[in-house]
Amino acid sequence: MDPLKKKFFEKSQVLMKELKALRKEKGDVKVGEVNLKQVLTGMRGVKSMVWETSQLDPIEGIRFRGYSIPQLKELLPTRKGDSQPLPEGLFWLMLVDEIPSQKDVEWLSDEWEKRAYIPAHTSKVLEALPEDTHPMTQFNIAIMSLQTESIFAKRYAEGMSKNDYWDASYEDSMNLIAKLPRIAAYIYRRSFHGGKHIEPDTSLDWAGNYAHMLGIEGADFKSLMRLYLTIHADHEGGNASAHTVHLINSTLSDVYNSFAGGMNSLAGPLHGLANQEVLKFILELIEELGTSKPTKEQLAAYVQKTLDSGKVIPGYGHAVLRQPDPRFIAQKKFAEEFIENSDHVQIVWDLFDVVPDILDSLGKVANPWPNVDAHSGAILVHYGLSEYQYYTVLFGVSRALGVLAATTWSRALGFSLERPKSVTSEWIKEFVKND
Ligand code: CMX
Repeated sequence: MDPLKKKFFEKSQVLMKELKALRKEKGDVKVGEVNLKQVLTGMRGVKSMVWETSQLDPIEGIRFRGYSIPQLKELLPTRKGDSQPLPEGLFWLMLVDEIPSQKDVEWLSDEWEKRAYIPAHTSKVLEALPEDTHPMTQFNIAIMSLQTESIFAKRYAEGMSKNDYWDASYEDSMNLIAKLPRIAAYIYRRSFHGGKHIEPDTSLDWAGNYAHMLGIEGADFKSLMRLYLTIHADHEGGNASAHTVHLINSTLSDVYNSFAGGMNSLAGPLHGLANQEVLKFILELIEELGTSKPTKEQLAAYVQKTLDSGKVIPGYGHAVLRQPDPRFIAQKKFAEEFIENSDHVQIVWDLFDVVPDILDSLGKVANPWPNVDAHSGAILVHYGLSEYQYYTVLFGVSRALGVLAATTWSRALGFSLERPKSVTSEWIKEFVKND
């Protein structure tokens, strides 16, 4: 058994027994109440699942196994000569709740490299699609085509014991994570660079190699990708992509099916597609205002006009957060350190000054602050990744780390098939009649 898997097995066995006992002894303890507003507005705040890998606080933002993003930047191993954390380290932390050593992350980089093989039929499937197929659609189709490799599905068909679900889930998760940068880079090169693919550089780490295969060279872009793929990895279990993966996987559908479902969720404009929408918004405003250096007054008027036309301001607002997203702040810090004189970045910062007051003035927006998607596009454009239709794929590659670590836990802990209760509006009217 590999060292990470062994650690995971030992830890998960202990927690599985604890949770079993808790369920038996304290199963009737109430963990909250649900009101009608929550039923009518997307179940906000309803505690209904266990998610080990991260937790979201409305004010502080995300903590991965208790660590904030600034703490992770201090504690996680980095590549020699770089200042940004390696996503390998975050995956290790999320999976086994321990900050890994340098040696551990090097082992994981090598392990993913060994598992990165892509079957020939995946490129054939992609080549059958029109080149202008949205990159998220291509990403999903490629993931589904990889389902032929599922160890879980194969072993289940052979009669695998419940006690081994975690093992097959771990193997599938490791294999899929290893393959994602290759398929994601393949999609980028076929969609935007005439199918001129770039061979992997196996001496690089997972994120560095992805940056290299995209065709954007330079140490700063590799560094950005390490940060980007770390901070987008997980946002507790209730967000749409994570929850979709959790729901599908609870049916014992394998990791490939589950992750593809999650990626279809991420492809929605209220969720992960918002990063493409933000850059589109910025480019359109530059075009309409006729300047790439708009004043704050011009920006405010443009934002107001967007709202008046019944559209949302992409990159702003959040279902849980009530402060600027620490993932936005981490990207802002990166831009302050590495990027000089970018009009796009300046517009992002100026929007940060004007949008919150305007959204607040509507009197209905719960969180007027920027979320993770408000900043990324402007930085990516600076390094030459200007094809915004691709941005959500980057988000998806990162999101695999969190949701697949969490899914491995779900199978080890033996969580049940998810099946909440729905009611009809007739039922609601009847229920509240005498209140
Ligand atoms: N611009 C305009 N209106 C907004 C808004 C925004 N950025 N954010 C919220 N509102 C509106 C809602 O549309 C809603 O209006 P109605 O009552 O007319 O339907 C009202 O304010 C209340 O919504 P809320 O409680 O503040 O927000 P929700 O929890 O319902 O939704 C979110 C959260 C993210 C979908 C919403 O803020 C939004 O649409 N933001 C823009 C899209 C975006 O950036 N999404 C990315 C989120 C991060 C991610 O998942 O990647």
